[in-house]
Amino acid sequence: PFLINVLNHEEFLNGKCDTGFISHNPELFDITAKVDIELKVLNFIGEKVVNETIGNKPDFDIPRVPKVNRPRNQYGTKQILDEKGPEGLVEWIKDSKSLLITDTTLRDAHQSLMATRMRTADMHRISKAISVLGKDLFSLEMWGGATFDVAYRFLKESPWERLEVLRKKIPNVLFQMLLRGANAVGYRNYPDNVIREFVREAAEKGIDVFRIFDSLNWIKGMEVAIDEVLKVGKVAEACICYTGDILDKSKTKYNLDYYIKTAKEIEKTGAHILGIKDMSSLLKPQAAYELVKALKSEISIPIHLHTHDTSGNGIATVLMAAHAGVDIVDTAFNSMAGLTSQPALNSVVAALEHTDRCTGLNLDDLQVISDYWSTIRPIYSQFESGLKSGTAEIYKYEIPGGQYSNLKPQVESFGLGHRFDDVKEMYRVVNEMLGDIVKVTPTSKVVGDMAIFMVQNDLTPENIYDKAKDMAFPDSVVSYFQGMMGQPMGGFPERLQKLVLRGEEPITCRPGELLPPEDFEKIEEYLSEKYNIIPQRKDLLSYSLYPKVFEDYLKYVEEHGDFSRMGSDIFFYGLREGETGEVEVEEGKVLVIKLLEIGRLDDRGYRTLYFEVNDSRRAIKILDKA
Ligand code: 3PY
Ligand code: ZN
Repeated sequence: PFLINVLNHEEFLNGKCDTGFISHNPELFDITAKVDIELKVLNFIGEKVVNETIGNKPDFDIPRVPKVNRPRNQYGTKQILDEKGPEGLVEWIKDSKSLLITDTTLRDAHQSLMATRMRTADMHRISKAISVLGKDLFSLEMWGGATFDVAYRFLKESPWERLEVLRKKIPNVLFQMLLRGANAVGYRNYPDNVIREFVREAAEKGIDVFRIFDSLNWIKGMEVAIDEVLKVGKVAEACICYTGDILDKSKTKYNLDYYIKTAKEIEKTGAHILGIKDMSSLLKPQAAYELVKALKSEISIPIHLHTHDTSGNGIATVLMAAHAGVDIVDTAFNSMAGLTSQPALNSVVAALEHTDRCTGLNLDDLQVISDYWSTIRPIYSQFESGLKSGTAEIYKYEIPGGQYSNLKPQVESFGLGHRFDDVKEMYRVVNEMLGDIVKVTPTSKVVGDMAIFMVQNDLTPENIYDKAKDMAFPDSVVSYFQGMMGQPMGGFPERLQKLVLRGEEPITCRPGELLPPEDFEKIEEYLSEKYNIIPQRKDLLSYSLYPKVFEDYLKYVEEHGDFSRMGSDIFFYGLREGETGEVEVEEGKVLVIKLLEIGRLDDRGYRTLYFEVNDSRRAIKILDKA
């Protein structure tokens, strides 16, 4: 192929190439790099074809990407923040009569529906259209939560690159992320300097609104993150996580007074917005009305409601909150909404037309974006849970949306698929054993891990003190009782804590006060020596949050290649015999690849795959592992 490129080159054909030709066109002669990338892509596709899809790639519609023209001088919420600062933005929110809308499609919707597997390539393609057609959105939740870990671990792509790429394409709408307080985007507490550096870097790379929560509603656990967001001049949205049911007067732990008291403490931290984080879809419509109404009269910062549709009551909850005066709500484009995801964006917008909370968003424009996601979603069907309807049993189990859709495969991986109902029931029992706690990452994982552990070992709240005396509890459970996730309201159940910790003393302060600061210089030295790279601050942070996951990612890309620009149908399924696909290997560099034939198994267990790559024939051998 390289020779053809040289021979076809305009200057060569015109006989204009003198001795400068080679140095002016080095890419034509960079033979090894080219062959190397090509070979890596073919090997990647070959592996999929021979050992995963075995030639059975489903048919997918071609994603419908709308053609839009970007107007000059786009002006949206991002410009309001940049020009007027967080306080100016808060004033603007307060002056807005319309219900403001956040779209979560790029983060929580796919986290909750498809195990967080949405790739940057699919977001990138629609980003310009979102910027133009979704220009009146309040914000896009597009980062944080589980997306950070999953991007590196399973998608083999950099979450930082996602942020930077989308930021360039969407300069007018606020970018929002979910930050798990002192757990950042991980499952354990990190040293304070990691949290601060992380906030700084995320802000620099494009995050505007930091939604911060603590998995036990422990304000202390959010303090460092809030403080740093205030320092960098971005928007701090601090949350109360909602659990229980304020309508049920027999439940006294998480009642209206509790939420008002917590919200007031949050307001005192200097946070700009209060988030109501209803991760498990427990906030019933009437409860939303009463909660928002009460909070509106008790605090003066704007209120942003986040809920899920797991119960099937999500839209009703959003509309009742709107009626009570909530400022902003989270929704997801219809084709990515419902079930364990957020309530449907387009439907909420339609429902509020011609009312005093009319959003002002254009339904036809929004439909185009929803249509795009409807062509993308089937590519990810292998990651969906199979859940077909909303379920009112969520009110009983109190399992967060993302965890609910993930719990079944997790339970199956322990060989307990047939006991799924027992695990759900045990989840409820464990919550009571722990003294009824807020359940959201990472405390939801504690309850889930403990429930599986109990079912697996035939433990009950009664027999556990005898039977589990010598058992090693799951790491998450130990860490919880050590106090490493913070302090639950009402304290730890002492007898159970003693059983799990076996004499070890728990901590009662903020874990960050005890953890030694991360030594970023040491990480820099380590990474540059081992991987021959010049690590940037974002790399040092990724390593300190997820050392193994980040190193595995570096090794993968080094060995196999960077396939983050490849279309998702090819990334997950390879090619069919006779199919042609375009694979972007670098910005603007596209390989047109046709899979001509999957050869027969040879006597060494290999198959030869025949390809056409940019008009040249190539053949590779892949070991058939079946
Ligand atoms: C997360 O922490 O990822 C969540 O979405 C919690 O609800
Ligand atoms: Zn959520």
